[in-house]
Parts: sequence; structure tokens; C-alpha cells
Amino acid sequence: MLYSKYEDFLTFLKGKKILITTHDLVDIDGFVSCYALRFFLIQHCNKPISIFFSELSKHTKNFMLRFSEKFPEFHFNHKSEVNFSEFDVCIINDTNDLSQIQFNCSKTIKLEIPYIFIDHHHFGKNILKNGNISSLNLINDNVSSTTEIILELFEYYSQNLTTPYKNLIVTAILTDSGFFKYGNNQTIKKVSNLLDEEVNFQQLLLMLKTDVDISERIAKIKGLQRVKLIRKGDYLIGISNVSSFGASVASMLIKTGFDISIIYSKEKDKNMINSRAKKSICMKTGLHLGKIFEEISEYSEGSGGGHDGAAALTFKADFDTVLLKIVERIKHFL
Ligand SMILES: [Mn+2]
Repeated sequence: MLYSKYEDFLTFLKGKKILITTHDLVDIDGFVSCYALRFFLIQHCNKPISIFFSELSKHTKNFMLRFSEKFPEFHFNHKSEVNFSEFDVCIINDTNDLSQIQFNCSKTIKLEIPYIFIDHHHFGKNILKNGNISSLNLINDNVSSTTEIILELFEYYSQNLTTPYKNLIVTAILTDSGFFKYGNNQTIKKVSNLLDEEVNFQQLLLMLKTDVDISERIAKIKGLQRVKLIRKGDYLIGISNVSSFGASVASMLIKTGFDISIIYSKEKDKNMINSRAKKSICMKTGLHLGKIFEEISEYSEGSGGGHDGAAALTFKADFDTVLLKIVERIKHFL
């Protein structure tokens, strides 16, 4: 990345009233990158800087509570309602897709002020985005988290981090890099530079531990008890049913050893199906669950879709017919 970009970025922001936000269901990288960016900007800009979050993910909420126990002096303060007329510019972290942002409980509320993206996801440059000051975007898809881009700002301006911020930043890098699984040498070096007596790896792991709710654990156990195994060649398909937590049970079956999982729930007025497939199988066979579900939704009085390895369908048509069709379509690829 060209370092002069940072200078243009900061020069533009000086004297502006800044709103910082991220995608809905805020994950730890989105959360931390917003706080770290505000901490960085506060030392350069003298106008108010606010953070707006829609809904935090369960995992983020849990982490926030544990973090506050460890650092009671550190105060998180972000808005859950926003009035655009109070700001000159919006900085959007950890996404470059406006549809992932939810303002004031509504996807239909439009961002009325110019905005800048700071993100580590692939950016489709040819998509024209109204209102985006694209020359100031800080986008780098070679890093595993948005927080690493913010960390580079601190490094470039030789600005010090306090202990709570070091802890936050390490946590965000760890979670978004899948504990280094999606990282590279630089990721490990950056984390290593931040660790010291006050930033303790084992303590951070403890802060990230989440207790799974008893109802979700029961759903997973029942899901396993009821699973029906279908084998086609070397591929194993698992079909089971639970009344809730279908998505999490479907993922669990993949971890257990199935290649494809199909979890259904039948309710009075509608049926639900969640499905997962191993990424390697999608790539090898061309299987795309999202496309299959989308196609089936058209004649099952329902709506559905998703990604190649994860999809869901809600429908009203006859349950057995639809399930049979899905299994048939999946088997066709194997
Ligand atoms: Mn991220």
C-alpha cells in the first residue's frame, strides 16, 4: 500500500465531523477496528467522532462483557441511532458493500453523507458507488483483518497504543485470521509485536470463550441422534431434523465428518431446510447449494438461496417432495 494514502486520508478528515460504522451483526474485527480508528483519529482531529453500531453479534457481546471485567476503566460508547445531519463524512470499516449496513433498524435508510471504506475484503473497483470518496478508501485484501489496516495507521504515525487497545487489536487479528489459519508471516509478526506482560495470549483466549446455550447444545445432541446417513461413493450425506438451531446443527455435522448436511424443521405453516457442504467438495464437483435452493424455491412456494457451501430454504410446498428433490439435485453433482 502506498503510504501517502494515509496522509491524504488524514488531511481530508481534519476538521470534519466523523461517523464511524461497520456491517450489521458486528463481529470482533468490525467492532475493534471502529474503536481503534476513533482512538487514532481523536489525536489528530478536534471535531466530534462517533461510532454507530446496529446489532452486535452474540460473540462480540460476550467478548465485550469479559473485556470490561478485565478493564473496568475502559468505556465502550457507541450509538445505536444516527442522525446524518450531525456529520460530514462516514467511515465504513470491514465491508465495502453498503447492503451489509443497517442504519436505525432499517436497510432502506440511505447513507446521506459521503463515505470512505476501510476494508480487507475484495473490492470490485468497476462497481460505481455513489457517494464513495474512492480515492481515500483504504482497502487491502492481503491482510486478514480490517484492524491490521488501522494498526498500520498507528505504525505510520508512530502513535502509541495503550494496553486495552493492544488487547483489543490482538483479539481482532486472532479472530479474523482464524487464529492465524488465514494469516501469513506478517500477521504473526504484528501480533508478536503487540504481546507483552499486559497482553497475554492465554488470557485473550479465555476472553473469547463462549458458553453455548443449553438449548443449542440439546439441539446439537438431538441432531446427532436423529441423523440418517446416505452414502454415494466416498461421499457421506447426513439428514436430520431439529426444531431450532438448524444452521448450527448443519455446520456441526460437517465437523463431525459428513461431506454434506441437510437439517430440516417442520412447522405448522412452513418448512425450513438448512444445508452445508465442505468447501473442497464444492470446488471439486461444482456443487452450489445456494443455486440449488434458489432454483427449488421457485416451485416450492418458498424463498431460499445462499453460498456454494451454505444455504437455506423456507417453503410451504409438500415437505417430502421438496426434500427428495434437494437430495436428488445434490447427488447429481457427486
Ligand atoms: Mn474482518
